[in-house]
Amino acid sequence: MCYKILVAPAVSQAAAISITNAGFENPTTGAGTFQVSAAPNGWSTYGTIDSLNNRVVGVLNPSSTTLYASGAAEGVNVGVVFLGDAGSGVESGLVQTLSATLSLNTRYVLTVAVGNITNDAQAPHNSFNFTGFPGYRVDFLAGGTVIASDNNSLLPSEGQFLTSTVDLSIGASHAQAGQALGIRLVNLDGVNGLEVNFDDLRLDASPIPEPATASLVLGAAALVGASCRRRRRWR
Ligand SMILES: [Ca+2]
Ligand SMILES: [Ca+2]
Repeated sequence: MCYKILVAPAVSQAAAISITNAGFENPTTGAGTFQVSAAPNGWSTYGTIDSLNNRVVGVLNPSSTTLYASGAAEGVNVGVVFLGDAGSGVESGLVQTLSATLSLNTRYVLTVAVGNITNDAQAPHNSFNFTGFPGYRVDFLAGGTVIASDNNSLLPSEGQFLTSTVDLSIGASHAQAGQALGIRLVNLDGVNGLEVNFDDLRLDASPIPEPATASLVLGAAALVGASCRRRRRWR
């Protein structure tokens, strides 16, 4: 008798990589208010952030406003990159270096909620014309070098978030292997819109079976199949 043996591929477990303040809930901010005096906890500024020119980063709590139809994508706050000199084309934003380092034979999936803020009739939001979208980029870094990006592939509707995904598989070698991972959230400062918001970052890493392991599994399956064929022939 020949028993069929199903060889299931090894289930690779995705593990979440820690991102500090991934939902921009720190600092705490009251409903309908924002804080742009400093980069949110865990984050640093990228590019030309200069409050004198009204180019600022921080957090916003859009609850009780019309800025977002359904509020924040996660929690109550969202990250803010506000570039008041709309149309300068001088991209800027937020960056964070993670404690995790780039591993070989690993698939990384980074997701970020990207928001297109809309107008609100209440002060102080009514001072700004948020109509339009200045464009965004999400960069995935290792050792300070960009290794993958989502360069403005999505256009959220006014007052809505969409989820940006950066999906990168690292093989058996990589120039930045072992170097610290990083994430950069960029406002491209296109002509309209002033502000891009970011929220709810997640980064998962899952092992990719090395070719040696994969061929061993395939070899075992082939051996089982050959054995079954031989036995059938003998009966
Ligand atoms: Ca949040
Ligand atoms: Ca807008």
